[in-house]
Amino acid sequence: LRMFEEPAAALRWVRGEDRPEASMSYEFLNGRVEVRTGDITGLKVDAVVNAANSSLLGGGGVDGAIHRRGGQEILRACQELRETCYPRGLPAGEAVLTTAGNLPARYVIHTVGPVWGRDQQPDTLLASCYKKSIALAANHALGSVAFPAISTGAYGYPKDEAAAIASTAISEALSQADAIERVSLVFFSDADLDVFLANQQF
Ligand code: AR6
Repeated sequence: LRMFEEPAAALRWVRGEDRPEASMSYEFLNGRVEVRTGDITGLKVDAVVNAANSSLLGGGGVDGAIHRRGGQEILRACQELRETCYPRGLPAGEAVLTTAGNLPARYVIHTVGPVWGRDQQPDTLLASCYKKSIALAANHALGSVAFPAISTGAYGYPKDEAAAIASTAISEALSQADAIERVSLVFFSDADLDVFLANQQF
């Protein structure tokens, strides 16, 4: 339990103004890209991107968090996509759109990143995740999209290389997607955010 000598200090703490972990945000491409820390499942954006696996049926990491908080509706939509379009699973580098269920976002875009050390041409596949997710959002006239750091958790992609690839792919995709006003890159820790900032190519 944290004690405060004056109520105003408690209020500042609740608002996150003087907590050391209070999130900083950085902007690139004239504000079209925002880079920050946080929990992507709480964002009220048009689309949250999920770092899914080929099964589309859930897993750990950000995928687990999205399905837990978003509820059964997302899983049902994924099962239907599996049955109708991807009986053998969604290939790495591809992206599909579903309802966001109970999440504050409107839609979830599920993309499958490359597994480091297993998939061939992981750089091309990782770039494709970002490009196809942005193109899919643009095709549905969605203005704001939030990404986690795809493949950099369980799939083991080196975070410095992933930062260069993600930023380059996002710049390219945004140059062909005028409808997209805001892309947020959401990191789970300050350390991950720092690695991104040091290696991005915006
Ligand atoms: N908000 C933002 N970022 C998060 C959150 C969150 N709530 N939770 C985790 N991260 P990972 P991958 C970060 O492993 O490497 C799953 O089991 C995390 O710290 O979620 O693409 C899938 O089902 C890391 O930096 O995705 C697949 O089987 C980043 O999100 C497999 O993992 C991505 O980590 C996909 O592996």
